[in-house]
Amino acid sequence: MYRADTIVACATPPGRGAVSIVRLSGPDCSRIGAVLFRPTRATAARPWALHHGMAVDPDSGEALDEVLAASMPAPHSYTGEDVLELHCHGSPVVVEAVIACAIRAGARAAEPGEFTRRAVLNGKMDLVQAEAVADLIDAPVRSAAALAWQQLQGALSGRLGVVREKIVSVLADVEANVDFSDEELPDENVPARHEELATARGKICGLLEGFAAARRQREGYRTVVAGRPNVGKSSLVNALLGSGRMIVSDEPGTTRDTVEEVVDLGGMAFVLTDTAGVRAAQSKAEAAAVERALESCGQADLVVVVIDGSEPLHDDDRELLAGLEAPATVVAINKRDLPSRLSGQTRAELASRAARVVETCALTGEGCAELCGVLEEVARGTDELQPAAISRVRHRTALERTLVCLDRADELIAQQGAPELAAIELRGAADELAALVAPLDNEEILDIIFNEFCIGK
Ligand SMILES: Nc1nc2c(ncn2[C@@H]2O[C@H](COP(=O)(O)OP(=O)(O)OP(=O)(O)O)[C@@H](O)[C@H]2O)c(=O)[nH]1
Ligand SMILES: [Mg+2]
Repeated sequence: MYRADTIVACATPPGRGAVSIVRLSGPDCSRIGAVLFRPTRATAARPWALHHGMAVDPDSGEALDEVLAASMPAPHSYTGEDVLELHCHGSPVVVEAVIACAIRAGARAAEPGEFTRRAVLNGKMDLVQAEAVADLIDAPVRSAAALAWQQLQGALSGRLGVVREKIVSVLADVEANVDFSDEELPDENVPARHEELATARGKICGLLEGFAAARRQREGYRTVVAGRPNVGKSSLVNALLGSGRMIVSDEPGTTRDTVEEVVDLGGMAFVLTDTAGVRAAQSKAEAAAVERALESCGQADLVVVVIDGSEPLHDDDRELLAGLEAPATVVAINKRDLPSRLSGQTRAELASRAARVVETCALTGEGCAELCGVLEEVARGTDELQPAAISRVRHRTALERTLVCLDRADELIAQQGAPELAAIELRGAADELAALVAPLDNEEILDIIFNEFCIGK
């Protein structure tokens, strides 16, 4: 529910720093600002300008900190309400004292995401853009930030708006003809409506097709490192991460659990998963670990198959490669510091089963930079990011539901029997799209989305 009170929170990360910003939003900003901030100069305060002064305790008059204050009157602020920012020294103690004084002066401590929630409720941005704010803040790598930024600029909302307009125009046309539906004449608008709905359908399908690529930009490429035991998978993951995260030993069957770590390669995230060596298991625990490793390969966006170049190619290597899709497979021939036991013919066989083959030495890190470059290249090759993509399951579900309504409407229109029913389906489709962008009357959805946010945003 929208409570038109004044909220306060620290807008910068918790902890010590150069500057911390205490932000207030709501109708009482000017009143609270007048008692909480004592300007150095007595000139009239100008909005959207920084003013030097002191944050003071309104009860005792004690100065709490030397601050810069900025007021942003409604509606031209982030929330669409009056906003006041106090830029304090980055001290958690000072911030706490300033917030406590603001609360004593009548403000309320903000809930997570409440500033952005107010921005949505005041029409400053829609829900897809609000989600983009959270995604931009959480973006682990440049590609995720770029996707969020496009959504925040309204690219996705615009694309969804175009589809909705098309559906609404067909709906208007169908509704205008409801009164004439009893007449025996064939409705000559049927092909045109079908055409319009087919265009809308195509646009929705385009958005749905871009989902997987956008998810990878947002969350990273699930990159599984697999291979026989002892070939150097964990050593290679450590070399790529530049850490000793994975346990390495000369005993085959060392890794049991799948272990995940994120690495940033060229601004894209790769979620590296180290797995157990794949072979005929020697214990129940190993069998479970092998099963898990193969399962991870099945769910991966990319698989790096590690081969021990100092041994002849094993049937288990071939079996693993045969079960994978070549365009998303990279072969790393490891242990290149040791004499190679792989013939030219075997190397050609490997090359035919993978997008690329790289030679590495996980002990020295040789070839790892090349492997990183190859992963980046293969990932870029699989995905061409759409200018305005959907990136959340919520978006996908709403679009799938829209498609169901559209298809039913199309069928009813083709039958020319019951325009009222077609109109209901079209309205359903339009409502699905509207609710995706702005479910303003659905508290439950708003709660789910804004609870993900940090306090102060
Ligand atoms: N000479 C040489 N030895 C390596 C190289 N990479 C790994 N090793 C050694 O190979 C052994 C196995 O390495 P791990 O990284 O544990 O191999 P793994 O594939 O993860 O093994 P499991 O977890 O048992 O499946 C260790 O003794 C490593 O030091 C390499 O490039 N050259
Ligand atoms: Mg291992």
